[in-house]
Amino acid sequence: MTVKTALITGITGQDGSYLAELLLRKGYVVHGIVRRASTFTTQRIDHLYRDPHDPEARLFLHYGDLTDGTRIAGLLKQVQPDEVYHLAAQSHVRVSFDEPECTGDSTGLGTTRLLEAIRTTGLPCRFYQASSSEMFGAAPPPQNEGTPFHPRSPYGAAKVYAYWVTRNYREAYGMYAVNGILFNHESPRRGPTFVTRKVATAAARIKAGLQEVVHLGNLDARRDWGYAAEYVEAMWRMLQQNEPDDYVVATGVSHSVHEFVEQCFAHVGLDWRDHVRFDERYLRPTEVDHLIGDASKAESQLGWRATVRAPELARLMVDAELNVLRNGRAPGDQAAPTAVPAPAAR
Ligand code: NAP
Ligand code: F7E
Repeated sequence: MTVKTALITGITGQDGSYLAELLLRKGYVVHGIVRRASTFTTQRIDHLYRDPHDPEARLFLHYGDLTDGTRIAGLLKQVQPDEVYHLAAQSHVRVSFDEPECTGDSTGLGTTRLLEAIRTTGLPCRFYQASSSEMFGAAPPPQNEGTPFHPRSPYGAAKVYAYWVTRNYREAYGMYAVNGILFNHESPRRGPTFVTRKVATAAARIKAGLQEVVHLGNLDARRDWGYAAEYVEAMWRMLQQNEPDDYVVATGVSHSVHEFVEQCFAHVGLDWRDHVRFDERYLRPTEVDHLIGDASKAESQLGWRATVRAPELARLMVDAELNVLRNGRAPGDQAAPTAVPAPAAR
């Protein structure tokens, strides 16, 4: 049996870590692009790492940045992947209002750099673009593959650009390039400034007496929250089809931020109203009010369906935070202490 090789951009992120786990389980050789930082950023994947001199090693990391097209083309030539999963992005919606230009560069143009590198190197690899429900923005729910886009942030606008560039390379050059339009998906590995993780962490810490309140913004927005570990399976399935296509991935159910907060605090026996304070700094100049994904195409064509919904997700995330307070970080948790050298030393 031929061993497949995958290249993951954004391997140090939430989704990148779950996808790397999945692909390694499936027998792939996995290469990941890591951007250089002044400290270690590989905490979510340290548990997957083996010394590259180990003959069993199947995970390899390389320095690279989405803003550096030459480096990306060089890595593609070196790695010769069968499948490219493009997950790297400035992914925080609120931050994209503060850094719109940088967000456009990495989240938007980064996709073009990667596609153009694939085209010019002539590699016959398959390409996955991490598109987002934020592209739908103000379009009323439920949203599916045919819903017109109306982005409400520089992040959403950059993702719309990347979506269309991906489709254009498919149509213009016959590339196997797909858009996975994923609705919000969360986990204990979610970045700490996204609302689900922020609230789960706060509920656990307040229960433990380590803090008293948490400051939040708009509690009325509704999201279709699923579980990240399940969503990476849909990404992989999109690259195993006969023809490239675009798919919505979602649970089909929405909850308000307020409901998610209530569920987290109730799980530890607390009344959220005693511990949540409003802070306008967490508001966005334009908000996405209501997202509900219609993932029936993914279900019928990919055989994929979400099983974890928001209430279970809230419990799972709060339990993970309680466990951290009792026992320290679990493998893959982004705040785990690292004992692994940086990519250059590997
Ligand atoms: P995440 O945790 O924020 O991870 C983003 C990854 O991109 C990190 O590995 C980050 O590296 C990397 N990155 C950022 N800028 C980069 C640059 N200039 N060059 C190279 N790497 C860079 O995001 P996620 O939640 O895993 O999401 C994965 C992808 O799916 C993103 O494109 C996101 O926009 C998209 N998406 C996410 C959701 C969701 O609900 N999670 C839904 C739809 C779409 P560092 O570790 O160094 O920061
Ligand atoms: O906000 C509200 C906030 O930042 C969710 C990214 O993965 O999913 C994510 O984008 C909601 C918004 O995620 C706070 O106003 C209230 O209505 O967790 P979030 P997001 O903006 O939905 C999409 C699909 C992506 O593609 C993105 O990459 O919660 N909210 N109070 C708050 N949000 C945050 N972050 N912090 C608060 O204190």
